[in-house]
Amino acid sequence: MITLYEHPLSPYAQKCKIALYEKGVTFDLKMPTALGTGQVDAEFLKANPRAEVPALIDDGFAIFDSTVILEYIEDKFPTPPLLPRDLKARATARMIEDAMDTHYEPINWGMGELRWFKRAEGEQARVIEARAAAQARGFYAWLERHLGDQQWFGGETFGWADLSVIPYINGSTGQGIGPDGSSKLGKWQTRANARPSVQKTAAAATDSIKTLANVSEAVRLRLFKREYRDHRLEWMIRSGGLDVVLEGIKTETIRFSNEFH
Ligand SMILES: N[C@@H](CCC(=O)N[C@@H](CS)C(=O)NCC(=O)O)C(=O)O
Repeated sequence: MITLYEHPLSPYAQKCKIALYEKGVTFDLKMPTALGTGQVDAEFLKANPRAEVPALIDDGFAIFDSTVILEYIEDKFPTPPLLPRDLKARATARMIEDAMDTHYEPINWGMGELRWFKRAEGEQARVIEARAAAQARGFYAWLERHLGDQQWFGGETFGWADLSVIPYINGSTGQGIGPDGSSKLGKWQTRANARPSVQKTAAAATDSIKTLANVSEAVRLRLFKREYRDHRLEWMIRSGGLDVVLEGIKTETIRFSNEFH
């Protein structure tokens, strides 16, 4: 029995869900209680000492980190394969995944910090948003060079790189900084969104946005303590939000990664 701890808006969890749907695997979804608040869910912590989604439990065996989970899914359920056969194409898929997870992700996350969590307003928010949009555009050019004239990033079949890119590109579209629909990447996005695996995952994410309506108030009341981990912390500082970080530390509404016990 497979259980995936997730949050519908987590792009890392979305990658794993798309992979499981593509392979026709039956699994249960579970949301940790109080994710993002900094409170401890003891059961979840057993599955992932980092207290982050996703975590996958396969008959009592717990795995964390979306990349490790994807590798496990690919090894356990090899058909249909998501990684290409060719050695260089496999390396490219893994590079694209890593770039999206560690360089691209904070762009959307940062937009969420501004728009949903209201970390900055006025001129400061405009500066940070403009940086986010410019960084996204740079990334789109890089992604289009990888895509070239292919249907999918790995060639003729939807695979590892595609499922690693689509959650982020859809997230950016939601934030109003997505690719132009008539561009190569925009057309690829339409193709990817037509897949049932992506449709189901994206619909759950869209539904979940409603739950964020009062989330800035929850930050103000210090009920939310957001995780500013590695690339996210760097992104906020480099994009003009040093004050956001300092204010978050002062008001105890941000935290860093969990310590292992
Ligand atoms: N490198 C990890 C990153 C996972 C991660 O950052 N997950 C976020 C959600 S997108 C999380 O659960 N954060 C915990 C929190 O905000 O409390 C992976 O690939 O699984």
